[in-house]
Amino acid sequence: MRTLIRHGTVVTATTAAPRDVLVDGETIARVEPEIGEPADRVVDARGKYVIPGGIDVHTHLDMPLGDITTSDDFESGTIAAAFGGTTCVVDFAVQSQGRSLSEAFETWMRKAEGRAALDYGFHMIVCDLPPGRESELDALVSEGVTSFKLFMAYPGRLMLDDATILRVLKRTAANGGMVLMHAEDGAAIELLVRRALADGHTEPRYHALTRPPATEADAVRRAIALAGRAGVPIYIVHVSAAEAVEEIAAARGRGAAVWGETCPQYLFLSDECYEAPDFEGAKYVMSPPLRARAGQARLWQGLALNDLQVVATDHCPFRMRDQKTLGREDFTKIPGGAPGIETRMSLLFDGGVRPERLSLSRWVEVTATNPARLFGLYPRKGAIAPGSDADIVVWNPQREITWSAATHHMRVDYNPYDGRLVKGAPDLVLSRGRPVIDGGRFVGRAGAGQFLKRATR
Ligand code: DUC
Ligand code: ZN
Ligand code: ZN
Repeated sequence: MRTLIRHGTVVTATTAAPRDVLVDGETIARVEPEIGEPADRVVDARGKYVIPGGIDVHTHLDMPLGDITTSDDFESGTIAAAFGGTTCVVDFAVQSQGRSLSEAFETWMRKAEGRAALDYGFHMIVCDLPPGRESELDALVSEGVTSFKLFMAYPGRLMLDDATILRVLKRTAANGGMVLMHAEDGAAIELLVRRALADGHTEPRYHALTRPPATEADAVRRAIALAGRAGVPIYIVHVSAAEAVEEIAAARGRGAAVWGETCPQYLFLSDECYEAPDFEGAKYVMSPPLRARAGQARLWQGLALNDLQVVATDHCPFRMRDQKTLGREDFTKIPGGAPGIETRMSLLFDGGVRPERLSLSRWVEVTATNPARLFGLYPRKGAIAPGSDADIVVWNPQREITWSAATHHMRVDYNPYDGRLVKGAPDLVLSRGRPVIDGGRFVGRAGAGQFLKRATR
């Protein structure tokens, strides 16, 4: 099957130029000003942008948390992602305490197999690695799981001590992988949480009040110091506070190998959301929490100046109806996370590119090309170039969506951006040359997605 996309503006991380794109089978064959070759399908992309499909390197599909599970699985989650212009996800497999890393990898492979409509890879959340078991990390790297997420928060559940963090960092320095850090000071937060509960404060807004920006910035500084000591690059996930951006910017200024990811919720939503009445604030309970609106400018500036390199979603959906309500009497029991796998590309286009906070190329770079580069997928993914996978989005800058639980495709009963009108959405989405979204309809197949063995640094 050959598809010719004509008369569009091809946008990559470096250029935006009028180009035709010829897809032959699963890959891109030619990218040239004018291609006259015959094709099975010719797409007129006049007035549209032709971009590499979005790559979301931070999702939690079919993830257990206590007795519940995130409400999107690999089928519903990847279909929703495709509707939003994302063609590839890197999801987090989670080690069970006391069990091996390879067991978690096999469990997540089974979750995705036969369900994912898009190509996918995995990071591994390491929450328990006694001395002597470091070779389990190397084994994952050879399977193509080349990145490990560690937690500095959630004592007793996910938090690692400094000795374990250092051992993982050093092993990763040797095996060529990457460490992703959840940087929040778990001990300081624990003290604030206990005091809030002792004072009878149970409402959702106390989630944010017990995780102030300094607890994030302090942890970011310490994570960077530990990675520096181990001689390994570090990627800070879900950066939310301006103070944390300052830490990353300062370290990068000293030449440290540090990368930062933020998420649309931190760019577009603020801690005012926690003031909503009737437990509505629970929709926005996530870690780190939403911050004061005044700090958002630093996140945008960070993206523009390359203090931050990636916008991912931290898609972690829980239903309001029967999941978020577990914390009605106690904010610490609200499952943390919010949906976003579908809304990222449109939000960033509408609220980033259109008001000229980001150039078209920077939009593509932070949503597709940098994620591919940092996580061992480039140039197979994240590029519009001969030889790359034909994961292509024909982006219609005029297409409008008003976000709501009724208009989105995520399997969750609320949308954090409810009522927000965005301009800019996909007309056509190709995954390895096959249409998955065409004219607003899903035309792909659950199970067509392939596991991606990712490369090392
Ligand atoms: N960290 C994440 O990255 N996602 C969900 C919850 C959390 O703490
Ligand atoms: Zn996290
Ligand atoms: Zn996450």
